[in-house]
Amino acid sequence: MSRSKRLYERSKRLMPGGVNSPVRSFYHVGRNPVFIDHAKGSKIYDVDGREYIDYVCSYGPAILGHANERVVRAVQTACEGGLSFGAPTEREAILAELIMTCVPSMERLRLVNSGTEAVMSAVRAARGFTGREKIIKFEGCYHGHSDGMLVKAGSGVLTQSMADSAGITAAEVKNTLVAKYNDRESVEKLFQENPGEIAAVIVEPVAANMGVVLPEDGFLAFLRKITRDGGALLIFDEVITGFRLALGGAQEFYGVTPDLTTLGKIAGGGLPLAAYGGRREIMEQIAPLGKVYQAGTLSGNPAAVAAGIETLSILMEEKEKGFYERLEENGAYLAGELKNRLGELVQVNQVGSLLSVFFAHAPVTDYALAAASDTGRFAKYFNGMLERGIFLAPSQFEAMFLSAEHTKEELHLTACAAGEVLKEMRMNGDVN
Ligand code: HOZ
Repeated sequence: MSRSKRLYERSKRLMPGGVNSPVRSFYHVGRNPVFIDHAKGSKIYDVDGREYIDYVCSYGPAILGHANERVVRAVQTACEGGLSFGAPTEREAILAELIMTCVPSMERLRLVNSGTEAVMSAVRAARGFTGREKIIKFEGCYHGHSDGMLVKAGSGVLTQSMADSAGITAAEVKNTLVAKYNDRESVEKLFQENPGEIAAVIVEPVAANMGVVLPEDGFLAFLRKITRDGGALLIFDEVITGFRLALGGAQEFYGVTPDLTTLGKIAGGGLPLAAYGGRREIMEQIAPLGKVYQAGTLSGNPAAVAAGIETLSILMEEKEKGFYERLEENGAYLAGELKNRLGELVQVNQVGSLLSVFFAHAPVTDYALAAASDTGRFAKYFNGMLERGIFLAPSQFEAMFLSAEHTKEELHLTACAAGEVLKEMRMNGDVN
């Protein structure tokens, strides 16, 4: 029995499904999860000594590749000075300044510990500021696992084919209204039916938790206008897109400025750190200045903040040397190569270093089209790729992430592996 299998058997007796986050279970691709020993650069290594080219990248944080030496050194130095204080530090100010330089719409911000917490706090701030209760979210967009955001959510919720999560009261979700991504009419209808009641529209500016689904031309600008006209706030959940599509995230990339932004993943360089922030008058509603309460013992944790500072500093330096252009070039190259090898069986959506291979026949532009993908075929593809040393997320509905460490040769090898998997699927009669 492999070490991964033994660890899985042991972990199953300790944690639900043997994992600490359901997406990590390989339940929906029909095998036990690979347990990780370590990772470096673009590669990840399992406890049985197998090496993989990693396209999970910790679901986003590892944009510089794993275990970047500067980031690791910065964390080590911070740790030597103490792990947590419960009092403010200069490092927190430095990180806040760096974030604001990259994302100028965040005139004030708070550091928190996870994307879930950032979204939960931003939604509360929006409600506190507007005095309204209803929030519009989009089918298939995932904003972490706070109660009100688990309605028609993406990521693991979609993978498990759950309509919504159990354990959430009707009262919690009655103020979550659901629109269709890329469908302006569905948003207009909700504004018409709930005049003066919408506190905010929250959106992943590039949906990346139902697979990667790009906003159609003008969709984000439309959201900007309808929220402004309706006295509601626009929240961009940039936990995935922040510092990834551009240094200033999707708001820089698409030129649309939200009122509030949530960040996570890259912001903490691989350690638990997230942030929310936006217009000063909104953020000044937060305690101790205002009446919206939000707090956290580990918020602004010195090790996480050090990782964030170093990561953002490197990105700022590298941006000048064409960092984001290279990521886009590599993303487009891999998307093109995968489409060439897999042909009509798939739709490949890509923007920058985010991409998805959907086992679908029609272009995927919303939740319904994403959800109609052939997850059985995806499972076969996933297993074939894993056997060939390509580490993908074990779900049709999670993105592929590229890092700066992925080489053209690795991208080429990945596409070749996809071609071989397709041949094998044909031989086994899984596809025609
Ligand atoms: N929400 C994350 C994926 N979209 C989960 C990541 C994890 O399970 O590690």
